[in-house]
Amino acid sequence: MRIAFVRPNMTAARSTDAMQPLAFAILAGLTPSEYDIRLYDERLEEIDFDQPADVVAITVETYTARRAYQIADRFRERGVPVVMGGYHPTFLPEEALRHADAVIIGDAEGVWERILDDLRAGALRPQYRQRFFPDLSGLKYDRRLFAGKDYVQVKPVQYSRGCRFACDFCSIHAFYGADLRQRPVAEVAAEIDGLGGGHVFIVDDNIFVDPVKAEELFRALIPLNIKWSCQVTIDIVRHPHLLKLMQQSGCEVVLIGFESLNEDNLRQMKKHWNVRHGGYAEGVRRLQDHGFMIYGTFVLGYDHDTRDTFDVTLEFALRENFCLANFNPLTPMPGTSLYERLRAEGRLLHERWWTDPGFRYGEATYRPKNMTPDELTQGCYRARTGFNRYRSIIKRLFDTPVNHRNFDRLGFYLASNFISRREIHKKQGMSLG
Ligand code: B12
Ligand code: SF4
Repeated sequence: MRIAFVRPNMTAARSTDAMQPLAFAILAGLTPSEYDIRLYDERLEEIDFDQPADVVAITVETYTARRAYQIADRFRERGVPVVMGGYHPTFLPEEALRHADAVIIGDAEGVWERILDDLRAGALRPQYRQRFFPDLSGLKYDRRLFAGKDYVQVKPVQYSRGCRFACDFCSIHAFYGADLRQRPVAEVAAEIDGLGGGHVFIVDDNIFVDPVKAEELFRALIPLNIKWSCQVTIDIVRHPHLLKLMQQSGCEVVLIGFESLNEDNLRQMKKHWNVRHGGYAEGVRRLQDHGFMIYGTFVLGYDHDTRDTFDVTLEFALRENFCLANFNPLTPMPGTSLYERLRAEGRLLHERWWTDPGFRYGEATYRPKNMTPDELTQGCYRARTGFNRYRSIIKRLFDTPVNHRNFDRLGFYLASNFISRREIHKKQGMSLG
């Protein structure tokens, strides 16, 4: 049986920052060896729609849903069954089923194998629901399907799923609820050891969901002698011994969701705990004292933001010399409480912006309180381009030793800033699909 895995592209532009899509390494690991697997990552290559395939399996995020549906429709015209999984079909299975023969709701482990059996028996069902959160031990990541594809050198690895917080805009809380799971540390370490070098990105949405589990991981990474980066909540600064261990184990870059400098906004998004650790400036100082480069992310457009917020937030990111930063317009993702609130308040500009042909990447999707939607769109774009101006790249590079203290760092800083600069200009205003 021939399986075509498809990772849709978000816009028509090819990507220069594509990472290996881990979901397919997992699906390949769960697939018996007699199946013939082929991966099309549309961010990097054209899909061969005439390719003989017995099933097409597509991973779908909200931003790629429109394109995923177009791809699915083309394969189904030829009579090839399509299966969809990932965040978006989990939140909106009925919508996805208008373009797919089957959707999987939740994690794949234990369910993908059933789908393959049903396909063989000619008895594919429309919905496969993960009834419990599967144990993550013993997972096999088969990365052979990535061979020969032009992915960035950064290698994604997953240690845990879920987050202990419940920010109102976040798809992670919507997907996993309060569930938190880690893989056995020894398995993660063995996987990293087998990757053959390169910078490792631990993709967990928050690597610090449990101080004991975090410590176990950091200790296991020390002997591997790698360089790595992660996403972590700023409250980790309350644990100096963890910061020390992260440093010793080769952590170089931490992505921190600051989201907003306004405490009323943080309260509204249920992230007020973000400033309960001595404030942002103090948190940044402690992180940079441990040598971490900071990738700061912000979400703009909450109800207490005004037209001045963009400049104030940009100035903060420049002052703190972040290695990278993103200034995202607040975007109501399906399945989140933010989406439900804005819909109930009648503030959505499109009921389903992700499939609306009028929506463009980077645009506001709702009516903010203290500015127009267009001011939100333009304000975020101005902050993004301001942060990525050549003058700003040079300033942030030399104003803190953290960003340039050895040759490797200098290379990482320059490469990531130039990629970021290029991607911002390329994606802004592009239609999805
Ligand atoms: C690494 C990452 C990136 C990387 C790129 C990743 C890559 N492969 O190239 C970068 C930094 C470039 C990135 C960019 C963006 N990202 Co991103 N990213 C992630 C992150 C942190 C990890 C992805 C990962 O490897 N997960 C591990 C795999 C194993 O999990 P999984 O994909 O969920 O797969 C499991 C199941 O869902 C299921 N499954 C998934 N697909 C399929 C398909 C089939 C057929 C089946 C059966 C099962 C199945 O099986 C898997 C195993 O159980 C996730 C958060 C997360 N925890 O997943 C966000 C996340 C996916 N990103 C998100 C977003 C919004 C974006 C951006 C749009 C941000 C922006 N505004 O520009 C961009 C654009 C992405 C795009 N579509 O092109 C959101 C998506 C939310 C949503 N509702 O869709 C997430 C969930 C983050 C969040 N906190 O909300 N991202
Ligand atoms: S801390 Fe981050 S990952 Fe956790 S719920 Fe909030 S935004 Fe999502």
